[in-house]
Amino acid sequence: MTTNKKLEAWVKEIADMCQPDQIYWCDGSQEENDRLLKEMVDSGMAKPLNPEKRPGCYSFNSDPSDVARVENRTYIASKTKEEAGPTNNWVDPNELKDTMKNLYKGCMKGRTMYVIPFSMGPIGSPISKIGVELTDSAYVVVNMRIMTRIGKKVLETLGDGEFVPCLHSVGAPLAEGEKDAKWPCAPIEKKYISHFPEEKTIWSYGSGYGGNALLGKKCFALRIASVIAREEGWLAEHMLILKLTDPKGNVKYICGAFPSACGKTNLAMLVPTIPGWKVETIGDDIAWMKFGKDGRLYAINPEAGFFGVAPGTSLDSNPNAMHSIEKNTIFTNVGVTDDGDVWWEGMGVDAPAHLIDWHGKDWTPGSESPAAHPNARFTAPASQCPVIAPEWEDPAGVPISAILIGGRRPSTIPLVHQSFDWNHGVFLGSIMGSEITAAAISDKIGQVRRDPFAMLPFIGYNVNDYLQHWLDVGAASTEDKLPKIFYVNWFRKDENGKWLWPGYGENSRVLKWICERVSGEGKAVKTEIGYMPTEDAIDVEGLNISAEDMEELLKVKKDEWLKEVESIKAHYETYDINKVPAELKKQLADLEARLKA
Ligand code: SAT
Ligand code: MN
Repeated sequence: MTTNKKLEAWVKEIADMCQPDQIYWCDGSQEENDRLLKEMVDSGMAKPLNPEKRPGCYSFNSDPSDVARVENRTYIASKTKEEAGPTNNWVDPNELKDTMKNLYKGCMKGRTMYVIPFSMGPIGSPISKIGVELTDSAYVVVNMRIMTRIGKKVLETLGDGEFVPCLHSVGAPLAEGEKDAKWPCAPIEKKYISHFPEEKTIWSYGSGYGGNALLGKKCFALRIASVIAREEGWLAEHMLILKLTDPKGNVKYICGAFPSACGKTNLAMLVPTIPGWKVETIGDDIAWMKFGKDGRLYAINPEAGFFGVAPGTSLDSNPNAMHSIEKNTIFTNVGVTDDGDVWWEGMGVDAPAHLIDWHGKDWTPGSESPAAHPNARFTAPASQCPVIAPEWEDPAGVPISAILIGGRRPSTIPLVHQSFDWNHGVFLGSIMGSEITAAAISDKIGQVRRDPFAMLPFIGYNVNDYLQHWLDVGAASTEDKLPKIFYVNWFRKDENGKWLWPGYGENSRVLKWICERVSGEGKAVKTEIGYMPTEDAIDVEGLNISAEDMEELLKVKKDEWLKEVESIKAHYETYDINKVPAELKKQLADLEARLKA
């Protein structure tokens, strides 16, 4: 199958350890995909959906315990604890390998081991990287085929070159010779999502779900890639990429970092409410950015599909996502209606009188638990998105003009402000995050969970080195060529808890101002916290919003910001204040001085 000696030897070594019944090399063909899906339908793991309503679509239900990433079982096993830093779980790599080898021993007995060569990024792009995932899950194969580029062409491009080895098993059957459960997985204390940054290797055990199992995504494209990016002088980030076209046809490309549940996919596929403006999608979750010869940062979307949250996705909130999932889509943990369609909470259509819920049980609108798990997902090819930009697979990437950062902040942070320069932007990235709401533990309500560049669970090394790397990237170019950095906050509330900003398609009004700023036109005032739009700078024509609300959205509240400064100090303490980059401490001191002046 391959002439790559290193790959051949590694596949043999893993097969000797895991002892699968057979080894199967994936070619990525349609025939192969259909065959694997048929096998899973026959075994009862997959349910084909109605071919008229959802052609080429399948529904899967996970084990109820295996529904999301497991951050407390995710490890960065660098040589020293110091290299993993204060925000990652660390175990000595030799110790971790010993533990995991014991688990892997014979774990694939009775199963097939699939070899999935995959490319993160368009095959052959100078920004792309190749990985090979070994897995005992056919579900992983059919998902990886949508989320990445897999198969024969990748092997050809790899030749004798380097690849990132990614080992995955859903975990041994419970007892020797025992038949697999429909969704085999290990109990939580035996799950390991492990990264070996020195070796650039990933070992995952015990989970079949999403980011724990589709190793190209968070494990490779963020955790391992962030380590490679630091070594090679580029950025691997948890960011959407969108293309914005103004009424005159001028194009700008914008990246955006937002923690989960802040509407990254919605923003990437936004339908502008202002006439003549157009948003197209390049990516909705991950951006790899490298300098071009001209000193600008060029981004590619390393993925080929969307792994999006289904609940809350509707024709209202995200019509383009709804159209992306009309066919050839894998649904995991949604409700399935009696006529073989899907349904979830917040889909914008009335609940049917009866369906089969994500537990595989009968469900009616009177049932106490939701039909779909709140983290139910769709896996859909990006090419099916009606607003996918024609250049989304351009191997050269797209030049980035602006980087947005943001989170859910009901108070303090205005609708939008622009950093003074790159370093100030990195400071803003280091303090971004979301306020803990009533949904979480009560004594923390109102506290801010800081999530630098939305990368907290995804930085493959020390967070302080990561922030320093951002500063170093800026130092490698000049301000006129670097993207401008904007802190946006769609989630401001008034004192009665009412949203001040309508969000969704209306966010195009903020994108318009950002676009104008990037072109050197947008009107702004310099404030203590950064550049802010002047009173009349944001286009509110046709928007039903009061002048008072707009004023509130764009106000710098000094008392709240002084509290913010104290909270940032405490946050930096948790990173070990001595190790936080000096430039960021200076930025914080300068902010405090400006607020107190
Ligand atoms: O499960 S994934 O990590 O792929 C999705 C997410 O948590 O963002
Ligand atoms: Mn994500």
